[in-house]
Amino acid sequence: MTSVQQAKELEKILNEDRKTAIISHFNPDGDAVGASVGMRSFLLSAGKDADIVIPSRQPEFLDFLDPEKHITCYVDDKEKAESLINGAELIICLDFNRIERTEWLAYPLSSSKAVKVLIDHHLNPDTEKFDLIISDPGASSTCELLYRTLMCFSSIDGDPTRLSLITLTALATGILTDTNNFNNSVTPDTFLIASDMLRCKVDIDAINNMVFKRYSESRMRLMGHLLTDSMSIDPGLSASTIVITLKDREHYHFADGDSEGFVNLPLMIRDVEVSALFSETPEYIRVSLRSKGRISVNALANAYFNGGGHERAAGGRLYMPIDEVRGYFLKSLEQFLQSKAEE
Ligand SMILES: [Mn+2]
Repeated sequence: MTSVQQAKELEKILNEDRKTAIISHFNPDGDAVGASVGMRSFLLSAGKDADIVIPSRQPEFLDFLDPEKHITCYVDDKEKAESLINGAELIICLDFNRIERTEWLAYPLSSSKAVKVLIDHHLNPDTEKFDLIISDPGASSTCELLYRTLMCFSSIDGDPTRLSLITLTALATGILTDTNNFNNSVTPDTFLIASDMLRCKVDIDAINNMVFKRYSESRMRLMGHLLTDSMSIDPGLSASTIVITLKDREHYHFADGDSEGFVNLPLMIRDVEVSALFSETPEYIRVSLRSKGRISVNALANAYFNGGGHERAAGGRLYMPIDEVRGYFLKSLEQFLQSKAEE
């Protein structure tokens, strides 16, 4: 199916008026929340309804996307989250490639008999689990892909002025955050879409202020501490490692999303090609990987960090004492680069 056919198929499914739930991934970012809110507000303006369910809370700086606090977060209200999923006849999954990325929602999601649609830009989506998959790893963000999809609907017919300002603002937020303010993964389409959005009076300056200029003092100080005391550079591997311990979390009053974007910082150093950030939680170590060269951190995360994502941005999890992660990362990267050299 071409992307236009897929969009028409989605439009048809939406017009069949099923009770709808929108789900996104654990640790939802601007793209996850933006796509969810954008999808729901589109449905509302089309005279339909949908509920948004997320596995864990979004960072505070994204609260402006949900002023009426419509989003149901599993961590806050387990029963409601489960009943919304169990009661749904259509589930729209946004910004994740595998059901496990929804953490606790994976079980109700896989056992649900609802029609399941996936709209996503990660590599290798789990094709068997969905009735319709709109996937484009070349898209900067799920929000960009959703925008392109909506443009193909007969009700929109390529005219962005037919989308509400709320929908456009939510989608613009996902594009802005996933591209790190138009720094990564942008395509000619990304800028055309941004241009459409500006023409439709989306206030990019306001989104920028909401998203990139709302650090708490403690978050800024945590960043300073990590860059000074935690970041280590391995010149041989052109790699940077940052570790956030539970002690750091406590000392800097760490809130959800506080380390968002920190992994990108070492890539500003001339000789750093790969950056890794390890964040300790009581259950596991959260892994974030970024690359600015040819190294595929998706493949690296797959091979050594129980995860995946995109070629230049990926994540995963480790289960080991926090003081061992630096050594493990450098050893894994070395092996990985050797195996690539031998290919
Ligand atoms: Mn995304």
